[in-house]
Amino acid sequence: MATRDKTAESAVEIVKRSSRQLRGTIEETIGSDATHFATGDLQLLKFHGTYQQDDRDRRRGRSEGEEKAYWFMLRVALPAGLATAAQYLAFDDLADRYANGTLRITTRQGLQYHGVLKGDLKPTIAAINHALATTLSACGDVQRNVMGCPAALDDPAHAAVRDAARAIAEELRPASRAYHEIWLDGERQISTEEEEPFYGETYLPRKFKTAVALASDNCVDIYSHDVGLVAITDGPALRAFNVLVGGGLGMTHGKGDTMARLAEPLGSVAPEDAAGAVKIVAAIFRDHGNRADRRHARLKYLIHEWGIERFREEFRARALFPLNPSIDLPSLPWHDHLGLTPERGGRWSYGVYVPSGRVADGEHQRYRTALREAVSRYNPGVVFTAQQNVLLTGLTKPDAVKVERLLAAHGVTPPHALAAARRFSMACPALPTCGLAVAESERLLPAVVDQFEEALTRLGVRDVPITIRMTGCPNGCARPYTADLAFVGRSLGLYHVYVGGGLAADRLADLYRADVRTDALLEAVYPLLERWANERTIGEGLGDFYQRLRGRAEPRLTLTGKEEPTAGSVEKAE
Ligand code: SRM
Ligand code: SF4
Repeated sequence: MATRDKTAESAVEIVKRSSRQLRGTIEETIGSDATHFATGDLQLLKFHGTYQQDDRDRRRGRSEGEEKAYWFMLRVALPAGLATAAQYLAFDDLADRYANGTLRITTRQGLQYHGVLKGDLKPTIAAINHALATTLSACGDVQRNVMGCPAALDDPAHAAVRDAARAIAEELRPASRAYHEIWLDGERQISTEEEEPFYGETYLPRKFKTAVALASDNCVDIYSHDVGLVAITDGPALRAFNVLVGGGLGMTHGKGDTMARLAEPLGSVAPEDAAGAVKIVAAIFRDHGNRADRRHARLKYLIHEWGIERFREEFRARALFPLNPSIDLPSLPWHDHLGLTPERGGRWSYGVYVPSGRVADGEHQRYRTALREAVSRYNPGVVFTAQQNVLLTGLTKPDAVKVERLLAAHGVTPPHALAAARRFSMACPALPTCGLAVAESERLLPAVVDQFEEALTRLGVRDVPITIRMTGCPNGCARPYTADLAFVGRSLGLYHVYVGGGLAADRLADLYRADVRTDALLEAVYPLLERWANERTIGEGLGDFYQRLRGRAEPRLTLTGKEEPTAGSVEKAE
């Protein structure tokens, strides 16, 4: 590892360094009557998969001196979103026992619980582990949940995606025994000196995200990640992985030096070197990433500063395998895998649209009951998608049809009957759980989509694919900056409107209108929607149309970067 100037370390670096590999005083606080943890441990808890939050709806109206209504978010990491029926049922059971009665499918194919009380953290984590899953490294300055195309096909590329996602997750999982000691009553480690051979005592400078896609499907939004792998086949054989680096979407309002950025091509590697390549990128980040300013501590800033050539040289200097030129590919297609889809060996999958990933029972639509019944009755594989949806896989065709009927009986609309504005929409959780939210998102999106659905139907484009995404702050958790249309929270009731991404997610959107009130969101883009409906060419999405109007329709970003990205970055949006 490169030597670092420890005097310039941020406070979080100091917490990590003195934590005895993620132990801190977590165990003591669990054993105490306190309702919440002290500041230092909050950073460490993230590595264990949990965030301390409080009910933000209850912040106002507290009497003087009354403490916040503390609760916890708990995140399960599931590489490529894969779970078994038994795991799903175990996860579902915990939602009532320890959380707020809901499961939340995340934009990175993981699962979240909200509203877990401090005293219930340990039994919940133990139960998740008992179901052979983990919350370890679902958050924190480490490799996060590794994403992969969820389609349950066994052709070489799909199989390679699943294998690569699992191998990367395995390779970069923290080695510290702290998790087992604290949550699973594992044996105490006598010495902690050599506990983290890869991460060392301060782990990575910041979160690190990897996704694996296919040349035939970019459903994981490959360009938004620190590292993206794209599986490329040659006939029936897997030929190589293209490696892209330096993507990331988080920005801060009013800080022009923060930016959303798309990943760019590094080169290609042989299939057996995929996990090794990701590990080298993570090691360069570990050794050279910014540890003084967390706002600039993502890989994208290092690559922005160095340039891709210097990064490539550093990669080659560390790799014991060849980094070949990127393999040129056309723009990546995109699928959401919803509805009835043929898969391997005569089996079928049924993809269920879940609004903002929230598996809950509402008055009219009982997603949780419907999914629990479908999973317990037909024993499918369960795969979470990057669009916050769920696929039930490995079904016989008659069972897949019965699943659709069962869902309908609980009020769940089949995907083919959904308007495009709804089917492709996403929102982050925001209020009342997220501590960083400055505006509503998940709770507001349904009403906004209702308005857009009605307008787009009137304009005759109800079923034309369009991605509408909303977030409660500029951090980008629902990947707003690659959508056709996005609403990014500025403050309560106020949003920035972005336009110009698209389904393929290979282009960044532009700031289109600033500071628009909730009740004026449709009005702000209606003239553009009208023109799109009347003037679009066949297959032209809203983002494509907007880019054409702006004179930037071509060329689009390709996987070798031979052409320039159309919209650049949105760093100057403020
Ligand atoms: Fe995120 C922080 C939720 C995907 C960028 N994100 C948070 C926290 C933990 C808030 C906090 O730090 O206190 C949110 C918890 C809210 C809650 O109440 O549950 C949160 N992020 C989510 C999820 C649940 C959104 C969702 O609708 O599913 C996603 C969990 C994924 C998972 O399973 O691991 C989620 N977050 C993303 C993505 C999208 C992606 O990774 O594909 C991004 C943009 C990509 C990127 O990382 O650049 C994203 N989240 C952030 C950031 C900005 C990071 C940055 O570099 O600036 C933060 C803030 C931070 O880290 O300081 C953040
Ligand atoms: Fe919270 Fe902002 Fe992420 Fe939404 S985008 S979950 S408000 S951090």
